[in-house]
Amino acid sequence: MSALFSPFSLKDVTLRNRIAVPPMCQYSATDGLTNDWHQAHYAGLARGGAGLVIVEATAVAPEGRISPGCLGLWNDEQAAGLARIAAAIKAGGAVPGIQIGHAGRKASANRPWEGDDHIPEGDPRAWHILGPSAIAFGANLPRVPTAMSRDDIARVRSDFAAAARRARDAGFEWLELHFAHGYLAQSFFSVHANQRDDEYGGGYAGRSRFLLETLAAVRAEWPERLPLTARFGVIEYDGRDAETLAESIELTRAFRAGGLDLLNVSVGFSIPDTQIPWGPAFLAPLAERVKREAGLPVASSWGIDAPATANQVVADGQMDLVMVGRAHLANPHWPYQAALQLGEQRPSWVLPAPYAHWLEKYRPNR
Ligand code: FNR
Ligand code: 531
Repeated sequence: MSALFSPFSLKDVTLRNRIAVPPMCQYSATDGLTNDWHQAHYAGLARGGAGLVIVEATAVAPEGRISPGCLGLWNDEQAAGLARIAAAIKAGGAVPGIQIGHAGRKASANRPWEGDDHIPEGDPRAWHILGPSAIAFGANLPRVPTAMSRDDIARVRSDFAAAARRARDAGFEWLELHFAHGYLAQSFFSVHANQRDDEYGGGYAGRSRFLLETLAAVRAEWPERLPLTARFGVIEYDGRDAETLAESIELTRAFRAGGLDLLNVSVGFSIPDTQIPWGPAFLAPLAERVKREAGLPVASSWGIDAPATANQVVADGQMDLVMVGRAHLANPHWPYQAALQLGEQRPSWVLPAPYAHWLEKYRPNR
């Protein structure tokens, strides 16, 4: 059996293989509510064979949405819709995960295919945006956020805890905190976005406080027996990578001490105009370094869509889980194709029995 199709256990959860569908915004909600699109999208992904399907960035508060089309988990009606999504993912044989987050100064934006930019302040669709300091991201997101008060910080922290409770009650079995990609939590850690002079800013301790306190608040609500994970940008490619990596490893160790079960290694995206060395599995060496130096299981993604590459990064111990994103949008049965290409014994059985039985004999396009 190839490493990619070996099971992976974390706490009381066992994934049937090392393939995860990472969170991918669908920008298709109204008032944060799921609809028929989400039901179809996630059910399709789950029956394709991935071990884990993580629902897209879901906002813990209305102002924490990236766009008006983003999902939310700040009320019971949203939780009810997401419970149906969790059930559909389970029915496909995958573990249901969900990512919760707050977009911070990147909030209140148009859909990527409708500009990907801040909705202008005068527009009735726009809402107030928050950040660690009154510093704009820039480029397509020029609006200056309101620097959060201590009360704002306490409220958002408890919003994360409330969303975690709702995710638990909705039947999700894997929780990922969105601490990456320049959104609120990542921006608290960023020297570019956080220039506060109180205990939530300044050196490493101040800039990591919001992330560690939010982790603690969520840990208290999320069952000990289920994986609690975070996606975090360990590098910015902003010319100060050595310092950022050293702090990121230190913070990952603190995450582990705080009860985090796995880190999903990503990029900070805290400022525009960085030099990201895009390429297949370009983050794999960094994921391996974080795993080794912080002693935590890791996942990562970015351009890992060739089955051989996905298998190699797991076989080489660079990451425990491979997040295959866009390739799953192109082909929800990507795991099945991977099983065929990697010469798995009974590739069709990556799919649910009603499909597998007939495909095992039939082998279309062989
Ligand atoms: C994403 N990505 C993303 N990441 C995240 O942490 N939360 C999210 O909600 C989203 N949303 C999202 C939407 C869309 C349309 C894309 C294409 C991407 C990033 C995604 O999870 C993944 O890490 C990247 O796409 C890189 O992996 P691939 O696509 O190269 O396999
Ligand atoms: C980041 C991204 C950049 C370049 C290619 C693919 C993805 N994502 C981050 C997403 C939103 C869409 C862009 C989130 O984390 C919500």
